[in-house]
Amino acid sequence: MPHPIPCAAALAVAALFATPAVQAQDAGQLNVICSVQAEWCNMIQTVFTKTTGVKVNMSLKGSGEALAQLIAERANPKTDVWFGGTGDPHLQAAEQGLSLDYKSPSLPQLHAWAQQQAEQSKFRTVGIYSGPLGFGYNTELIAKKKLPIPKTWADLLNPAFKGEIQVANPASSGTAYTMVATLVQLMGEEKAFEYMKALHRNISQYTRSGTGPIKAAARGETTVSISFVHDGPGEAMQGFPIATITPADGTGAEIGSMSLIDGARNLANAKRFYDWALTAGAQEMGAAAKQFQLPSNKAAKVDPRVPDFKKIKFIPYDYAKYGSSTERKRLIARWEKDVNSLPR
Ligand code: S7P
Repeated sequence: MPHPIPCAAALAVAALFATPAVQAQDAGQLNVICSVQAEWCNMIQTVFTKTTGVKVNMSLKGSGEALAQLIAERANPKTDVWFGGTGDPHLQAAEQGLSLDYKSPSLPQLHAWAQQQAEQSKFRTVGIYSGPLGFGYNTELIAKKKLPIPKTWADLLNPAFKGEIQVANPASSGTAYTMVATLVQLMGEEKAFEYMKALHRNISQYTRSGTGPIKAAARGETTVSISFVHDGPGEAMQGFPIATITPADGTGAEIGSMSLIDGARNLANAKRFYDWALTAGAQEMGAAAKQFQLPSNKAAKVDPRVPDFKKIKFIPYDYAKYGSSTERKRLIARWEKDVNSLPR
């Protein structure tokens, strides 16, 4: 989906990068699938084009949908770069040979977790940000309905939350798959499935996209969401009554990733974009676009609204195991059979 009207913030950032010489060149084009939220996608599209002259055709898709598109166009790839989205589907794309191995010169500038994502995929993907999974809640609704703020995974099973919780469907959403993988690692597989069966009774809707539930909570369409907590401040900045919390008993985090697509028609531009997207300056555009994941470039400024990782209890998430196609397919099939098929 092209975004011809750049926002004011993007133009301001672009002005910092722009030089008239590069703008004058016809530097070709680039096809990007962008799996962060629209404002950030628009900003990188505008700034990259302004600074290089490369026309960026941008299509917005959640991680699960992006992977499905890349699989569908495997014989005739139309995408050059996949920017953002949860790391697990990027690892699956790597495993399935959909992405190209590339060692960016910017790689040494990245945090160890982002470099590890690259190493685990044999350099077919790389970490560009990280963000913790947790809960979002509508502060007004929770008070009005006299519901307790959920502080642990177990708290979500309280019968008072019946019909009050939204989460995405793990078959279509990388966010929701991160929840399934987190619970399995936190509780052990059998207990995690017993937990998800009990949670199912309190779920009003499994959405297609991972960002849907926190937007619904912000807008008062549900009281609680299971979401990445870095998506909360952006909603609050729009004036919505939303707060977030991470479960005290432990949680997982995504390694938002980026991949070059095998068969990219605009490979030189794709590598140029990829190297640029790993720089500190490009990564700071996330916060400028009101998205508060932790940047993977060690030199990028960390906005105070980025969740404080030191205060969160994380599980030792096994990205290689839970990013493998076999494990993902098996867990999603089990979730469909044991959880989603149950009445509510
Ligand atoms: O803020 C955007 C974000 O939460 O959405 C990304 C991703 O596209 C979610 O995809 P699903 O719809 O497949 O869950 C996350 O990587 C990112 O942090």
